[in-house]
Amino acid sequence: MQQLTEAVEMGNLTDAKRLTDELLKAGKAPLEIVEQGLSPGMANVGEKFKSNQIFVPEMLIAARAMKEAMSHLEPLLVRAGITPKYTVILGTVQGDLHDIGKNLVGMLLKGANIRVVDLGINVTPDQFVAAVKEHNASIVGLSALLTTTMLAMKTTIKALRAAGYDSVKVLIGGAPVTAQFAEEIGADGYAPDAASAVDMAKKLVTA
Ligand code: B1M
Repeated sequence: MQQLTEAVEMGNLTDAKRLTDELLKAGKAPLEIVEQGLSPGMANVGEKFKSNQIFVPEMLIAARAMKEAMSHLEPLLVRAGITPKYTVILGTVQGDLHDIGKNLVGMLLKGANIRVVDLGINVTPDQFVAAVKEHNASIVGLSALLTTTMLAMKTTIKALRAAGYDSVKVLIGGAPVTAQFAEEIGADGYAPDAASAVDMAKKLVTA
């Protein structure tokens, strides 16, 4: 397990795949491999990213290793009826095409065994509302990189509340976004980076 954690952290795709298969052959349960092997690796990566010890490329490489190992485990988890407890609907708000940060947030959320439905970029408030309904989501995660599109976050929250989704938590982030702005527009949480987004998502669902 420790070696698998390290393989993910180092972004070593070949070892991550091999070790996952070896652990399965040795009789380890798929969920145990996710929770004790893969997830700690991504959590370490998130922490290092937060403290500027590593940067976007290293994080993407680690996420690729995690994704590859997960592709071996997902069918087994589904067959065993084990699915993540929480769903996050994630997207970059209307008018905004930036997705690198949003994708990192999605990767770390998945690494924490949270289901992510990624709607992509330029997502309208109505699309967020429809996805919440379809996937019975606990959280909506909004990303914006432009001062002009930050305003679409407010519109999206209004649309969610108007549609009756009062208990769905809204988490927002992106370079121009601040905790103060989050409070002003009625978001439930703000995170300055991808690792903090995972911490905040966990906090919001257990609140
Ligand atoms: Co654009 N762009 N861009 N751009 N771009 C910025 C954002 C800008 C600051 C550059 C500048 O002028 N210095 C500026 C915005 C100014 C402003 O409004 N304050 C800008 C502009 C003006 C524009 C255009 C208008 C340019 C033009 O056409 N004249 C245009 C707008 C297009 C549109 O969206 N409608 C545009 C276009 C583009 C590209 C398409 C070329 C490209 C995007 C490619 C892509 O994403 N696939 C692009 C890029 C790459 C950038 C910069 C250079 C890099 C952004 C990035 O990916 N950062 C950016 C300048 C910069 O930031 N230095 C810039 C890395 C990423 C890991 O960080 O996205 O901040 P970030 O994500 C972080 C956190 O913010 C947080 O976690 C992430 C990981 O730690 N986070 C969340 C993000 N989302 C979160 C959600 C959460 C929680 C945390 O919860 C759900």
